[in-house]
Amino acid sequence: MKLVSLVALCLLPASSGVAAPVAATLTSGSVTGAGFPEPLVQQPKVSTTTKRSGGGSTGGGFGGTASAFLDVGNSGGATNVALTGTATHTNEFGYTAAYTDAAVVLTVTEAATYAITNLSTTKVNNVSTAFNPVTLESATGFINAFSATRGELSPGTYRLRFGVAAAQPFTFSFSLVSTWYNQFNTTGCKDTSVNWTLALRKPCHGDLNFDTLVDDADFQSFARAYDILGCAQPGMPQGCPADFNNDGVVDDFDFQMFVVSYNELVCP
Ligand SMILES: [Ca+2]
Ligand SMILES: [Ca+2]
Repeated sequence: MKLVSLVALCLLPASSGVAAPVAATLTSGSVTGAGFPEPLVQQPKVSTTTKRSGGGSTGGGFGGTASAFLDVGNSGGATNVALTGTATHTNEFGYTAAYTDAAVVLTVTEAATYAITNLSTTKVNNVSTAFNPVTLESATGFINAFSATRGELSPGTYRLRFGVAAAQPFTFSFSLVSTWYNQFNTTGCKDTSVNWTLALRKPCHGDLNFDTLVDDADFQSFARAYDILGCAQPGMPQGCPADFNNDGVVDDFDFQMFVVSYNELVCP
């Protein structure tokens, strides 16, 4: 039996709150360059202890360059862990790459929701192809994934590995970065560009569509989950994001938490 009427809510006017970012930093790790044949020009490994890492390059007569940069910044009310980089390789064989020599450790000191935006592409057989250049895994923290790109992080540490590579098709299998490139049914790619962002925000229980507002759209999502009730029931969204108190059901306790956020409207 449901104790609370879900139709008794009314939309309140927006407040002027500015979302505050999450305390997060890169605490260790390094990025290096690699290539085959042996790199003619290679930058040294770069540490991440100043919140930044840089990649290496190979070049000279083998026609390749690669770089990768990971940085932490704040914009739009989010703390953004952003990876950018490029790789080219024009020689008829070999490859050029920048990759994590030691996994970059991301330390998050408060609970956060995350959203991954990945615009990375490479050309496979001259066709621009999307791919994922990053693996994100927990070290001491816990990842509660709502979907492939959305979820929550507990306070703790997380490991990021990434690779940016280019090679001529069918000539070399670049094992150092194969984690990210074996998703293609080929050993070659070129004109690689990576653009990957992990946006961290303070948890906003009730914002089920991640638009930083808790409004009627979220209410409709919550009402559907409330009708399903059990997190393991068919039809419940992955990760059961409407189960705000993590007890396995979406019930009146969660609704009480939802109402608090709904009344605030704007996420903290
Ligand atoms: Ca929302
Ligand atoms: Ca619950």
